Amino acid sequence: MQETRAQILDALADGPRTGPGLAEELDISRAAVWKHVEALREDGFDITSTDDGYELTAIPEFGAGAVSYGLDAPVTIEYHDAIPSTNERARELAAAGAENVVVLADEQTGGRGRLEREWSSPSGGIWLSVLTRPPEPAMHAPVFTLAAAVATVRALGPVGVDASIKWPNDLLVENDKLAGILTEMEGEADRIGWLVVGIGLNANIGAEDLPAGATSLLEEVGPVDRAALARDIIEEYWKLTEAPDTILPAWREHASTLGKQVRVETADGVIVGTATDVSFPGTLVVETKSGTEHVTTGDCEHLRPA
Ligand code: BT5
Repeated sequence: MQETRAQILDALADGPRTGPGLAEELDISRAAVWKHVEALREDGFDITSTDDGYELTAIPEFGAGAVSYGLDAPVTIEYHDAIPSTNERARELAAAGAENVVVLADEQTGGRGRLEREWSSPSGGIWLSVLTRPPEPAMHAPVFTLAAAVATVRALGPVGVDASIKWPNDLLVENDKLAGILTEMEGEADRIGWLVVGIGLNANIGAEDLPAGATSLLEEVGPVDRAALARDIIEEYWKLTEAPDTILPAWREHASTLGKQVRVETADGVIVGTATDVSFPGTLVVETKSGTEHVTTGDCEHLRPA
């Protein structure tokens, strides 16, 4: 959030302030105070003008203002009530040269999974895409998917949901899918040009609005504060990508795939065996009857504990 706006909100959190009072406190002009208050109102903050001055009467439930207020990550948030796909929009922004933007939506009308599969995205979800330009070789991109999965699991801790990660990109509660991740990128071999990590988390959505085999936070624990959760996910993701060495150990800690008998469908055929590890940048190591396989992409099904 723009710094002066955050300062105005901090001041108003302590009680009403007059326009001139705020101008003096923040060392800006009265016109600037007015302009920032208007911008905050547009972002959904209820700021009423009373005899005592400006009073903060309500903060928005969800949206750019709600998520960026207090956000500790150097990104701007672009919010849409409804949009075809936040990943698609982030790709457009990437093509226009943007970086460090999070596209966020309440509803997606054309949400996508991997391999052009459909991703149901009714109103009430957390559908977000983080656009960055990390200085990494393109082959490292899968590690960002793992980071997004770990970030989401960590953010769910305080909400009281114990999710596990199924390689490579599913968050499960028991065996039901709570969230999925779609990573897209463009770049040269030696460097990622842009990277879009899309996270879809079924938040305040009833099971009747989701496909079979899916679950939501509403079903697991009841309604959640989506703004706080989105903020936590973005902050955790940022922390992890700034310390890449921590990603794999954290992923292993939260993964339910390791130690399981798995069946992985890859472009080159089906691999069945025991998943024993994940190696950098996100390769699943599977011990099969005929030797060790290193799987970089595919759809994984858990069969049973090994
Ligand atoms: C994924 O694909 O799991 C990646 C989902 C990524 C969604 C986010 S939302 C923000 C951003 N913008 C986008 O347009 N996409 C990203 P995949 O592993 O291919 O799984 C897709 C399969 O999950 C579908 O074929 C369904 O079986 C199932 N599915 C669809 N919608 C679901 C939902 N809301 N919850 C759980 N499962 C779902």
